[in-house]
Amino acid sequence: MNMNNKNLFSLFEEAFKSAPDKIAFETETGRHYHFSELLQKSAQFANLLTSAGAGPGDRVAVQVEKTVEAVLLYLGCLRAGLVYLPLNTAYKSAELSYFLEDSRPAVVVCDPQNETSLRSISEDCGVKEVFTLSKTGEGTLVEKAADQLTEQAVILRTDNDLAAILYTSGTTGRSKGAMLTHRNLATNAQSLVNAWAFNENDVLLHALPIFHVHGLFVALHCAFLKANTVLFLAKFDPNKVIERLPRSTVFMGVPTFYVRLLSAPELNREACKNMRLFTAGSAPLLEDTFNEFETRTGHVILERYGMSEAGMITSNPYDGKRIAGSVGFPLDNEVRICDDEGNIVADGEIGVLEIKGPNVFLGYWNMPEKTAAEFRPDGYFITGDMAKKRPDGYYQIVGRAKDLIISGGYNVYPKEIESYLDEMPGVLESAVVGKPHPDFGEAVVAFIVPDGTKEVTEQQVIEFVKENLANFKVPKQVQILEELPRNTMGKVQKNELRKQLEAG
Ligand code: MCA
Ligand code: AMP
Repeated sequence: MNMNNKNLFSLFEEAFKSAPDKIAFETETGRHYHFSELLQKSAQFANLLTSAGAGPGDRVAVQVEKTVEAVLLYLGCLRAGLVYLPLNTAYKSAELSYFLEDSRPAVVVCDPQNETSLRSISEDCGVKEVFTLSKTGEGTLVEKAADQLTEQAVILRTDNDLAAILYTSGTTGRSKGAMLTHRNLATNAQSLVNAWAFNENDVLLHALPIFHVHGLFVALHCAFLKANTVLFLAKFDPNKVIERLPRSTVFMGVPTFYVRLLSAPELNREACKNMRLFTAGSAPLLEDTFNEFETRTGHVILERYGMSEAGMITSNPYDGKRIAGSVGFPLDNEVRICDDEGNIVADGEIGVLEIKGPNVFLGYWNMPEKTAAEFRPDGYFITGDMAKKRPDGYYQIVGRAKDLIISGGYNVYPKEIESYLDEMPGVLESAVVGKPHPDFGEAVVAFIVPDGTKEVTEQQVIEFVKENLANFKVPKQVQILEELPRNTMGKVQKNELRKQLEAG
């Protein structure tokens, strides 16, 4: 291994080469991919992307279903020094246009079903090539890669070269692309392997989507660094998870996964007897879920906290007490809790969580002002999460300073939906809030004030959002009001709306 090459793939390559004949992935249909195949096929993808005109630093935008081939594509991008840009499969054309216009990728990879629409969007964005990859792992990407050499010299990268861009919605206006470097990803992966005691014999049961930090980086990177076998589910299904638990040692999920697992009677101690670790994150895990899971399985879920901009930030201890409602201790980064001006508050007091460390991103793509606004002069990043430090040193996330709803682990920014709804014919203005939901944790609720020019119904509002925005952003409930409650400054009082919902 070239020690000067900071390409994240070099770390994976070393692990893969140590176990070429071991099974890297087992799919739902029982197909096996060995580590030698990961090495060869990721080289073919890297060579194909390069021959399509993508050079180091160029973006590769990817909106495809979850397959091992999609993982190989990610690895291929890393090796070729390309910047991987994964996109939620739920995004619709209007959302995709923005991402492609903003990031201007050299290559786009999409599902064959969306090829026409993505080709048309790509034409205006300087894209050199569009490849397809289907949910069964077929398409022009795989066909054309088959002709490429199975060897490739991993492109030299420095610590601060970009490995990925992850779009996270913004509290004001459009989504922001968080620029993640090879160093960000490598240091965070190594922290987690150590903190969670990953070893060569682990088997990871993987049910998360792979277009976000949780499924792509947190889960897969740990498995890659130890050359672990991954039981790879195309999507979360409680029965398929329970069926595979006896052959697994680690499972990672958003709280909704645990709620749904608990509703399956087959989840019991016997099914979990081989497991050593269940982790949860992306949204708060309810104490009831934590307790019920322990009673049913004998396992204490390890909750951790993170975000796209920094990967994992804090974690409950692997050895030591895991506390419900807490996110544990800082991983290998500095954590402080501050008031609005950036002054550190006393332990036990609530403030905004700020972080600094090798895992913290470089900034937002093309948005120097937004980046500057979210960093303190001494380099701390302002997460927007409200937190406190308990007397025993554990951190607790108590709320959000940012106007954000997390539904089933997906972030929904009310501002985006409100801006869209305000354009709906017959709508004067709107306000969107989150409401507790037994399955998704929080559900999107929209309040609408009609302008009187035409009738507006709940169903019409839902259909309007469904047409152009990702399905998880569609309100689960719509209420029509004569006016929105405002304070004396004219600001919409969302707390009043939440109270109205609580009162039924
Ligand atoms: C699906 N639906 C949803 C959601 N998902 N509604 C609200 N919130 C959601 N998350 C709706 C669909 O619109 C559809 O509605 C209906 O539910 C069924 O859709 P389907 O696709 O079948 O849903 P599902 O397969 O049951 O999906 C639920 C899910 C999924 C398995 C919980 O949302 C999921 O995999 N979530 C994980 C998200 C995740 O990985 N987050 C990590 C982000 P209709 O029937 O009306 O059309 S990374 C992160 O946050 C940081 C870094 C961190 O700390 O990890
Ligand atoms: P994302 O932008 O998708 O990376 O989401 C990151 C956000 O998810 C964080 O800023 C938090 O608000 C939230 N989050 C992640 N993990 C937890 C957790 N364990 N408890 C509470 N909130 C969490």
